[in-house]
Amino acid sequence: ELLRRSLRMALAQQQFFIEYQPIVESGRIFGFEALLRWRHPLLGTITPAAFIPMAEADGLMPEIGAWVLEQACREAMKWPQNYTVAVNLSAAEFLTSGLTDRVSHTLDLVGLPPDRLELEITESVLLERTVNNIDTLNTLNVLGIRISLDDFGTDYSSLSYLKTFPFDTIKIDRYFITDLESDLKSQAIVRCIVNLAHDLQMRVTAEGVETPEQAKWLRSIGCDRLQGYLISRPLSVEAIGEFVTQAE
Ligand code: G
Ligand code: G
Ligand code: MN
Ligand code: NA
Repeated sequence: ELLRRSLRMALAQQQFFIEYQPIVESGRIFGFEALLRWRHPLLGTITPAAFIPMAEADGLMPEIGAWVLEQACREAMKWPQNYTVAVNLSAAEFLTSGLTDRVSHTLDLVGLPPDRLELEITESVLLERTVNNIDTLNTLNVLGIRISLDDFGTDYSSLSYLKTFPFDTIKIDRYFITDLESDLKSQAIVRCIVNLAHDLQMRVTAEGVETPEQAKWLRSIGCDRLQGYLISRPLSVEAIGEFVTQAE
């Protein structure tokens, strides 16, 4: 309950900040995923898994999400190169009307070109497969914004989403990456997703890559992009410059 009340004040008191996790493609930095953090005055840093469900339940997510989007776009403008910034969208934000207007207004305000923004949505966000959802994603797509399907392979995984929505990228959930070396089933599933994505003209990012062996195998089957602790943990915005200098 205490946490709940302080969550209501966290935005106004500027307790949120964003960490950025690099995503690499062919050994070069492709972009960074924005990951929200809450610096609680008493409890220290709280991860989104602990507070986003509460924020969703209390109807705070549209407002917090709007802050993340604008802040991530502003910080991306200061990066040394034109890397993509990937922002996670919650169901609440996605279902609030006017999403496309808000996103394009934010890009205009900040001056970020649309093709530098990627929006990550999970399958559960699309559960109610309404005409509205398709319109929203198509409009974002026409604006030049990239859309990725996050946590693919878990939850409600339905291939019909791949047929219906204009995804640029599929992100394979780390559930299938963690045991790649020992589990032939994970290998078969990952290989299948990569081939399917490529046939659909989509790119693939593997999440949760932690070992060089995983990275090597993923490259060998043609997985386009890698993300995970092997490449880097999520970084503070201040640490991005140094990471870029070392990586490039
Ligand atoms: O950073 P961490 O690994 O703890 O993230 C946990 C979960 O929180 C992930 O599923 C991630 O997608 C989600 N998440 C992180 N930042 C945001 C955000 O800004 N908005 C939304 N909706 N989800 C986020
Ligand atoms: O659901 P989403 O993919 O948005 O969540 C990203 C989350 O995964 C973040 O909380 C991030 O901290 C975490 N993460 C990123 N890379 C790794 C990894 O290599 N291993 C593990 N265990 N978690 C990771
Ligand atoms: Mn994500
Ligand atoms: Na994910």
